[in-house]
Amino acid sequence: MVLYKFLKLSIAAVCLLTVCSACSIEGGDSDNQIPNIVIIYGDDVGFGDVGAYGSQLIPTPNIDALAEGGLRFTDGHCTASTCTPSRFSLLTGAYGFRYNANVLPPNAPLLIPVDMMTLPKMLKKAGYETGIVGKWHLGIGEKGVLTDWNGDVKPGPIEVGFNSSFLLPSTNDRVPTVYLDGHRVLNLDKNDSLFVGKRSYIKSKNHVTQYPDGKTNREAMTYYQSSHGHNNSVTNGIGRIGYMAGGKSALWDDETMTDVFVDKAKAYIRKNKEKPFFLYYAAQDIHVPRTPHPRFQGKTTLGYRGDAMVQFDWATGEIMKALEENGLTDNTIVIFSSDNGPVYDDGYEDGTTVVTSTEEIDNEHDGSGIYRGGKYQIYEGGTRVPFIVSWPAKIKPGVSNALVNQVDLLGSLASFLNVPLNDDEGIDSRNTMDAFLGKSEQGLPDMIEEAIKHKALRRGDWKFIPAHHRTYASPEMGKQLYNLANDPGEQNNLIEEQPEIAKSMAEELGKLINC
Ligand code: NG6
Ligand code: CA
Repeated sequence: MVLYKFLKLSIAAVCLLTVCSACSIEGGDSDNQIPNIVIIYGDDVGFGDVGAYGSQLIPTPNIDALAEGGLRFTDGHCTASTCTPSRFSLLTGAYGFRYNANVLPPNAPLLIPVDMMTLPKMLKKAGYETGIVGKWHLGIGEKGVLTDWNGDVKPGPIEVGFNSSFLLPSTNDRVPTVYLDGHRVLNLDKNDSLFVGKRSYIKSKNHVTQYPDGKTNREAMTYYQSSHGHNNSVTNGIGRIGYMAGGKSALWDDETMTDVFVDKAKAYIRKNKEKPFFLYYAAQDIHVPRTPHPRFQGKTTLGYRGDAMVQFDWATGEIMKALEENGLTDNTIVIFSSDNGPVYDDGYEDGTTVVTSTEEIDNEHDGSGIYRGGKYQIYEGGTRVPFIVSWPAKIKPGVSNALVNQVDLLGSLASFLNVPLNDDEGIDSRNTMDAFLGKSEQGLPDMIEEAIKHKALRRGDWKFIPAHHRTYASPEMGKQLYNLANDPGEQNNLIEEQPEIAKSMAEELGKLINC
């Protein structure tokens, strides 16, 4: 008790030193302690992959319970239909395209400028402890310098606002396949230095450990074969994007990755239970290579993809349990969402069966639910994802149809916690806190959706998609206009019938992109 009081006092002192108004919450009475904030972020988890959103073939009881006790948004979005720009927006309150955020290669330098305002930096000003566990994929290291993985690997999450960091540095299908604990590669043996770089650079050196090259040695891919790409370094029997050498003792084990992240998240919650904390739990599930622990294999009829989702649901349940065990359930905001929509074959022959009719489905399962498209695509399935906000002390459970976006969390939480933002901070982040708290059904009036350099505009139920050349996952397309109120599946192009709406939306989109 004494310790608790002392901690409360010291938090207040920190607040006074930084932003004196930050100890209270908007409209809060003096008894209100600022809530902990936990973001549970899935990778490639589609709208239809969660039971509460209609999934029949993948049981997700823990995420469903979270939805049952919180607000389930039916029109909640990430900013883009790929990972890097969505994660960039979540953490900076700015659209990824303004900073050229595209899916990053293995050795990319840090994409977030170290002097940029971020969600964790803003929360630190409000007195929070900040931590990340899981997938980063926002680059690490300095621009123009080949990252040395054998020393302090930085700048990264710590330099942009996290007090603690335990990472899968890039993606689980990219090298280096090692964990980064703070600034250091975990379990690295200094006699087997780790190198990441171009093929010629890796092959030209005399490394202690060399990994098979998937291009010339397909038999090395024993877990499953790659279907496209993913044929550079083979580690743990799985072909990856990019070349690495060395670091054998530091290799992660794919099948226990979720267990490792869950343990780290639990330890973080336990350690920080007396303070307000922010935990960004960025799961690798259900991104390829999908490698659920054997105890989850066979839990669905959908193979690795469905089973990985069951594993992610388990992880969500473990985090909720840790909050409960530490007496934190009531005053913790938990935000559950995903970085982009679903994909089936994303580079490995893992048995995910794609059946193409009007759109792709995996056997009887449609990961985007009633929405069209998925990962990489400009249609709703690309960015409309599960989006649940729970805060038992304050949020009345229910369903909200308000249009909301992850890019607005920075601005909304800053305003809620009375942390002032400068005009050049969180530039695309609007205050939609009333919608996030279920106090208003009024969401965003408009919003950009992005898919690999292609951008669309949502204005209420209207969606305008400009013409675009062919991309990685979409054919060349002409202008499109849909009214999602009666055509949620974007099947009936109204571009000829409603030229005025299309014109004004095209103009608005142009202005928003260039502002
Ligand atoms: C693509 C990869 C895909 C995935 C994606 C990034 C190939 C052929 N495809 O380039 O497998 O890694 O990048 O996914 O290499 S994301 O969720 O991180 O955006
Ligand atoms: Ca993703």
